[in-house]
Amino acid sequence: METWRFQEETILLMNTTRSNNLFSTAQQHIPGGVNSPVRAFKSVGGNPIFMKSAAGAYLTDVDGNNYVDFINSWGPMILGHCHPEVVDAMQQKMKEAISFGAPTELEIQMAALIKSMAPNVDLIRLVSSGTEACMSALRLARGYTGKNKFIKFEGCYHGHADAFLVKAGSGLATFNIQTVPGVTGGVSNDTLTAPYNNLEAVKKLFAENQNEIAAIILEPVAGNMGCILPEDGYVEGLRKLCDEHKAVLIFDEVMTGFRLAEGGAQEKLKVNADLVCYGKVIGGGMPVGAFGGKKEIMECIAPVGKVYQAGTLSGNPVAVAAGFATLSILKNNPKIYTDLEATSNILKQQLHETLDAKGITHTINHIGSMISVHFGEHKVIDFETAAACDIALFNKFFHHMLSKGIYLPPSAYESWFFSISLGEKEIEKTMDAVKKFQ
Ligand code: KE4
Repeated sequence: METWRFQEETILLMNTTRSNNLFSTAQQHIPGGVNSPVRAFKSVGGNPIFMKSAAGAYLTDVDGNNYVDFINSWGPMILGHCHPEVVDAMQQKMKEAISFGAPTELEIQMAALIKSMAPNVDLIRLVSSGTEACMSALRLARGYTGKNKFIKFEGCYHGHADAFLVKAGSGLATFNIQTVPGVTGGVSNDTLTAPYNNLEAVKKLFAENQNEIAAIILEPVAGNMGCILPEDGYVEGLRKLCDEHKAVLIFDEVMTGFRLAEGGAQEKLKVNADLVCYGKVIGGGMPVGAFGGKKEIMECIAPVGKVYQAGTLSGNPVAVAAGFATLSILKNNPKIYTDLEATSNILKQQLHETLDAKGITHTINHIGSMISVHFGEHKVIDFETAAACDIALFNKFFHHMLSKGIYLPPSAYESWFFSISLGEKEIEKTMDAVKKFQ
């Protein structure tokens, strides 16, 4: 059995021989051996695990090890892996076509379904990723207002479009990338940043940039510096500031959309954005993103308006079939959300009790099926407090849990996601692993 040395200790890992061999081969063909940096285990150390299959709450790696999955493809798999109805929908669609590059009836049905679930969306445009959704929404807000600057929050991540790669979260926080080579000053000069949960800082930015700010883009519940909830009055305050300064309020609901509630964070927080971005759950694991909102803004998008946005595979039939099946199940089974909330409360309670019993200081942030454990005694309310936690202890915790068959996001700067497939058995297995942590 292979072991991996971590700070003078060794953690007995499962047999990951094939994963390790694949990783060294992958690096000969793919930068860092991965097609997205956060998968590389760079911050937690060790080699990434190569997966072979998944079902329900479980992943199986190429060495045959099984894991309870707390990443769920970074959010999409809210119904569990390979939900039969979603798989069937894709298989049926594939008997007809893979892609047209022409409009289809299913896209109308998908748009109507999204509008029936997401409040305050008059028009919606499908794209192929959360990045595309967010970058398009920002371009649209700029085109609609005629203003260039926008405000984002430190530690929030809105995909890898140039303008967003300023003090961003997710992989940039994980790798401590403060400025990204290739993002020009010309682009980043229009990106204004403020700490999350700090309304005064936003008021100051508006005062210093009178009539220049096109939009605020916000993760209404942050998930890219761990899970961080908006403090009371924060989102409402941003709504008010946008109204006062004629700026577009963009909710980046790529993580929270259709996950926190049928109507996502807009419903949960009872605050309406002007534009909302979706990804992850909307595609049920297939490449689908979307942005939508008020008619008067959305009609600035080509071909109606002049704000150009396009995509070869936007509305792809097979991807939309997966997304449509996923959203339909969520819409027709609203109890899913109360069940996920109940599971979240159980998980939080048992994590608290077990870590407290071990004398491990920690805080847990959670809402719906988003949760994260932060090692430290202070509240985690923004990037600074998230970064002030014991990251090394998280990394040790990560590998301990992995070696016990519990697959957490490989970074302290990520939210955990669980699916409806996470049941008592999986929670028991998870807590057994936590109990053995030292
Ligand atoms: P994608 O382009 O990766 O589909 O979505 C970008 C995005 C936009 N907005 C939010 C709030 C997001 O969390 C994301 C992507 N999330 C990361 C994980 N934190 C995806 C995982 C990855 O980068 O590989």
